[in-house]
Amino acid sequence: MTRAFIGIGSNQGDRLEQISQAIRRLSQTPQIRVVQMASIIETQPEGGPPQDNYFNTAIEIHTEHEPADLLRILHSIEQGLGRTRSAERWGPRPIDLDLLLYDDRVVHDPRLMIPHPRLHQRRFVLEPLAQLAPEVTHPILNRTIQQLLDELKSGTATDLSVYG
Ligand code: A4P
Ligand code: MG
Repeated sequence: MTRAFIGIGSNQGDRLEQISQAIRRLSQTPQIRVVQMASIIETQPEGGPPQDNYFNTAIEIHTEHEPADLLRILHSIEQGLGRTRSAERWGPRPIDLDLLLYDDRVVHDPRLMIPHPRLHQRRFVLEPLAQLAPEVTHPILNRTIQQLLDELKSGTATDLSVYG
């Protein structure tokens, strides 16, 4: 059994409904148990074109699926909820499901990077994650989620772009 964390974002359509649908579908998937959910926060868009505010949250799951399988499941739920992938990076979307952490596994493949490569730079990811797992250590940066959030808030985060 693996402890994994999924980041969830939505800024198009009925944001609350899409987030709850995504969590329901994950919880109905064999070999996935949703064990914890953070609060939903409203956030300003970071990056990309001008777009509406997001709702963001994160969940903890316990799963037997390997990371690549999990990513396929996340993509199929995104598609089921009307997500189409445009060429535009960081554009608006009805639902975005990102695999943030998978135990202390490190995967370095452009199709699947674990931990999520921008996790430590984004308050909309770290705030919900810190509610669920403040003590969990980032396996590359060797800091806890709470430390990463504190550093980001205080502006003392050094250049942590460790992924090149
Ligand atoms: N991919 C690689 N690693 C992962 C991973 N750990 N989890 C690949 C999920 N996907 C991963 O993602 C692009 C490709 O990344 C996928 O094909 C997958 O194989 P995508 O979901 O198609 O596109 P994206 O989400 O636009 O790109 P990206 O680079 O993942 O964007 P981010 O970093 O997720 O940012 N502002 C606010 N306030 N709230 C948000 O939620 N989200 C974004 C998207 C921008 N600004 C935001 C928010
Ligand atoms: Mg994404």
